[in-house]
Amino acid sequence: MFAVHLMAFYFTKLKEDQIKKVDRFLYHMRLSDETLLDIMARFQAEMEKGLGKDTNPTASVKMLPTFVRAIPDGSENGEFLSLDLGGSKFRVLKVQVSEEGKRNVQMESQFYPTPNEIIRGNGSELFEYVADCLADFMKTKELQHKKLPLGFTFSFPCRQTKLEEGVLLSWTKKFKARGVQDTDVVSRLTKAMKKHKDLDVDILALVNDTVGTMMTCAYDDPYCEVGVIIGTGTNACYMEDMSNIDLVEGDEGRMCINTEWGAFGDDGALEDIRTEFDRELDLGSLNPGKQLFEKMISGLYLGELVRLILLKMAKAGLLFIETQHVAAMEKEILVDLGLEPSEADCIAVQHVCTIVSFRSANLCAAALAAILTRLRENKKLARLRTTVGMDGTLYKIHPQYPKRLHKVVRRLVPNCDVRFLLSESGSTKGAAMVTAVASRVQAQRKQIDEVLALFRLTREQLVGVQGRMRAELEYGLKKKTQALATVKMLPTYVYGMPDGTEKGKFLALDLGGTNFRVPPGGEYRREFCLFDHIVQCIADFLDYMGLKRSAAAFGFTFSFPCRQMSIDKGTLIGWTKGFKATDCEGEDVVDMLREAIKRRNEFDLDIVAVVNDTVGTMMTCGYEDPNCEIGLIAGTGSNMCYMEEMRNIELVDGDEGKMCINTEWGGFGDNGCIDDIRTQYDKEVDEGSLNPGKQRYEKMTSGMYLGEIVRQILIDLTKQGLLFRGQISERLRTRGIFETKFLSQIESDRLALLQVRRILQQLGLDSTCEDSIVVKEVCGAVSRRAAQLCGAGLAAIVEKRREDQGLEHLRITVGVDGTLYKLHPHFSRVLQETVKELAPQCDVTFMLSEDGSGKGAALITAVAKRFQQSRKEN
Ligand code: 0WK
Ligand code: 0WK
Ligand code: BGC
Ligand code: BGC
Repeated sequence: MFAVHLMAFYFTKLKEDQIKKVDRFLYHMRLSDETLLDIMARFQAEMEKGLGKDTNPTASVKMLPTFVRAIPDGSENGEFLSLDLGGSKFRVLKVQVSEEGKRNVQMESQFYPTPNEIIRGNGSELFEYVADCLADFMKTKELQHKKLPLGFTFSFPCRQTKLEEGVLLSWTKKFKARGVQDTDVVSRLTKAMKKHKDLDVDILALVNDTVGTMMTCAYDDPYCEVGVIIGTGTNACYMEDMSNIDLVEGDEGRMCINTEWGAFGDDGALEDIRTEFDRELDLGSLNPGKQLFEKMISGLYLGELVRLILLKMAKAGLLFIETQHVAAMEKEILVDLGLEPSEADCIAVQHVCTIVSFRSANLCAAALAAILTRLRENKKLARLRTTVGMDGTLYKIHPQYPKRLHKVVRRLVPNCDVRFLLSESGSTKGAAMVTAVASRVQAQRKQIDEVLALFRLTREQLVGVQGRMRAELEYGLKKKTQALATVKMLPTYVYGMPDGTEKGKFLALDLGGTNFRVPPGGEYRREFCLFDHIVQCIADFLDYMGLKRSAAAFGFTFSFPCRQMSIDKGTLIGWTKGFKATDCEGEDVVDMLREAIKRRNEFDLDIVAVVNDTVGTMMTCGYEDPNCEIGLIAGTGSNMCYMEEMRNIELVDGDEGKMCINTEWGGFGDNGCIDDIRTQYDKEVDEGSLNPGKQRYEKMTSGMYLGEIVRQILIDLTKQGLLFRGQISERLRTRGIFETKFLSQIESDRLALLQVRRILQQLGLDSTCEDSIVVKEVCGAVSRRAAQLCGAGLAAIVEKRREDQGLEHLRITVGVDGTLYKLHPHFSRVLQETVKELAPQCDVTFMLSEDGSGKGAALITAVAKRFQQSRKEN
């Protein structure tokens, strides 16, 4: 018994001695928590550098955007192919994701060897080999006849600009195929697959194995937002806030970042902890100077590190083995390698292995702790609860590794509750998830693009609209066809522009735009009997201005289609926009106003002119720029007037000089002549309007209706399940709820998607950032079409003016007003570009009317008043 204790003491003593000896020899490899915290801080700094636009090019930790923006939400389904290349094994898989809404994944896979001559040979042959394996798999599984989307797990650093593309930055691990670096590996594989006629596969996603691992684990645990591989190589990814990713546009939501932490230290940041063994190993590797962090951690290198250490220890006589035997390792391994190790040797070798793998786990823990801290800070949490998806043979097979890693991580970041989840089925399940999301997004994108395409007008279509508008203008001017014309071409009895001799005080009233104005500066809302209400407002205004007794001449801007027989008479043809007061259509609006003033019997007005707002706007601008012969309103309604040659106006006698024509182009298309570009949404808006079948052009171009068109499109896309998770809110069902001002806000470049979501929230719509992006696109498509259509109409009129004057080149000014033109961020620019495009021989200046049409109405009143007096005098 005494002998046994003696033996046990001897062995313990031997063990302690050996361990101390090795500890001294490998002192530099033992990293204190203080050092690990320092490495953690260095890695945090490296991450910042990698995420920064200016610093990324020189950063060693590349922080590569993956274009994976969300973890699985359980709606993924379908059949997918998956390739897993870059780990220790090359696998081809078929993945069936959840049938009948049940969250389950069926996988069938086949491993294929990766011989050195392939992975270190010619790049094209590598991809041909991969394509051959895929074809072989499809044949074995009788899938040739199927068109299947494929997710390509490619475990090497790739710079991606989109999910289905990735340029290889550099090979790592055992791979070194020629001519692949700096090329897009997706198109390389697609090209190789083309050689197989029976292969009809679409690569929808290129995924790093860390990303695949995170997605695989996230399918079971939605807290999973980090993926770590500790295998042949090592790497990690995590979900970063878009606002921190300078390299990708947009600040909304999150995107998965592939850190490529294997390269940490390639810029010398870890020189103080790298040992002579690390440097020696690196020099002997396939990629010296690269992946220095990986070479201290991952499975491909740890064995070699141990060998180099043992070699040095043997040479230093710290190990009894003969130098030439040093290639072997622990006893049976050493025996396998034909060596006769002593107990002491075995203890020493074992401890060397322990120190090497311990350091590996410590270093991983330090970098992972940095990522977890970043996640906690991004979320502004005092305590983070999260899950890390793990994979890789070193982590899976090494008996102590997981425990060591978990322990050190929890020690370095005590304010994080970290669950480590081993990926049972590799990264390919995750790759299939990414592909499933990609194909869902792709399908949705296609459907959304089909809707948006309806609003994308080609140059041919715009030229068609211009031509048809031109024809309608001519119809409206001709006595024979005027009655049928949809573009009424109403004579305004305004013969000329102000010549600056106008003087005196005039009153003007502006009815029909967004606001009801009695300039200067009065604004009133419209209720009760319209004309009594108008007179009420005039009375209040005259009171306020102390003008009750004034005999000022009065100009009435009435922004509706009126057939005029003279400057002070106008019969309302039909209400438009939001007006629908009874007993007015077919009546003379000046008479109705006069009767209302009489009814009130408080003051009298000398109504000298009734003017359309387009005419008032043209006059207001014409006062500054005599070249202004066109008035355009792009506001609640849409309309245009212009100075026409009297000889062309068959409804009014006389051929001399010009007269302003109020085109009332809002009615363009009421005869169906633009039905080819009218969409179902336009028809829905028209059917729900106050005047169905009327003002069709206006309903595609003006502020009163654009919001409503957008609402109809959003309802349709939501019904198709393409938006708001298919949930239509009560508010979205409410007519007119989506005001056109929202378009202007949503399309403003300055507005982040967050604010778009706020607007949608106001409409009771709980939106994702993808939803906001689509809503912004829909608003853009609708407003762009409106501006283009206005541009095509205007091009028709300026071209007519040019031809009428027999000019090669026409210079003309257009006076513009209206909230849509003034407030929408892009409308005016698109309209001007369209006119330039369609009427290149016309140099058109757009002049914004600062003072509204009231000033113009007053000028017309002044001219009319002067005319009246000269007629009285004659
Ligand atoms: C299994 C994953 C694969 C990854 C591998 C890493 O499915 O994508 O590359 O783990 O571990 P390794 O095989 O290099 O040890
Ligand atoms: C301001 C003019 C007014 C016109 C209005 C149109 O003074 O006559 O009706 O613009 O723009 P809206 O207010 O409809 O946007
Ligand atoms: C590659 C990474 C990969 C890791 C684990 C590294 O060598 O650069 O892209 O994720 O190995 O396989
Ligand atoms: C009216 C026009 C007016 C335009 C702009 C249209 O609805 O019919 O008379 O010029 O709106 O306000």
